[in-house]
Amino acid sequence: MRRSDVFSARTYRSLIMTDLTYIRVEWDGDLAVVVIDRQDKLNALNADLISELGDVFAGLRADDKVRGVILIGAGEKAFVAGADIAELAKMDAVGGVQVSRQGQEVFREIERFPKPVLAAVGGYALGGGCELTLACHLRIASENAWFGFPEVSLGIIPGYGGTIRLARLIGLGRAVELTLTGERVGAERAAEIGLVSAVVPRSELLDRAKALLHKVTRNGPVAVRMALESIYRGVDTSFSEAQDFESSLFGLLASTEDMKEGMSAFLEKRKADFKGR
Ligand code: CO8
Repeated sequence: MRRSDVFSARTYRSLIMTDLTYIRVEWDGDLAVVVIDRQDKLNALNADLISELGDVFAGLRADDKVRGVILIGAGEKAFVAGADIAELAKMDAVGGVQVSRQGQEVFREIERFPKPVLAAVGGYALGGGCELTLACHLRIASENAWFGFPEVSLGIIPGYGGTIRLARLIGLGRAVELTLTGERVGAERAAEIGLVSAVVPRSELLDRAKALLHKVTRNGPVAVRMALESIYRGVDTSFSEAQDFESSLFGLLASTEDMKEGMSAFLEKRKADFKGR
């Protein structure tokens, strides 16, 4: 039985409590904290872990109570130290395509997730781990974080969308240099080149992640979702098509209760109470 079959047969919160091996989810009001927990291998991504990640995000997508997600690694050393090299070492050509595709699809679901996803990087984010942060909408790091694409030192390339997303985020020149040298950059340098938006003490990482995400979730949820859709569509298409899409989303937003509430609240000098409709 595949995990997705198990998933469809139960509510996802009970699935999260019982069936996951490498991931746990903690709840804090309207935020879900997704913890990747495979500490003996520095949270390296094996096929089962990636599959669980896909199932968890599918569940969170359907949960109206969740307005934002934090992705974090368990333990003090790593966010995710990459794809599982022991598993990759066994793959043949067909397996290589499958492994890459599986990761690409799950990471794409995260990128397309309709609520903001923030990577809180508290240690190594290497290879597939760095790629995972790139699929998130927001990234902050603790002072002990390290980022990099060591793949070429293993005779492979980033295969979960990293060769595409890194250049889009930090620019072609820097992305080419990081990918071809395989060198790691520390948290401060990562902030300088736009890989993360803030560097915080390790002990404050989760609280600072929640604070940043709350700055988003206090806003109109439909507007946040559509802003994400418009931004990511814009990266993937021509400027004129992106503008058409932006206008149509704007039109849709004009029909929402949230727009009326947001504007009334401003005019009445009170805090908006958004319902997400
Ligand atoms: N895969 C498997 N096991 C790992 C990984 C990993 N990526 N990273 C760490 N581990 C394991 C170690 O083998 C070790 O296990 P054990 O105790 O059983 O020997 C345990 O985690 C602890 O690691 P270390 O003892 O090495 O810890 P250190 O503090 O000495 O070093 C490092 C930490 C520097 C992070 C080091 O572990 C390291 O270099 N790890 C590998 C980093 C790396 O190369 N990552 C990229 C992997 S390739 C990748 O991500 C490709 C993605 C695209 C795939 C597309 C599909 C085709």
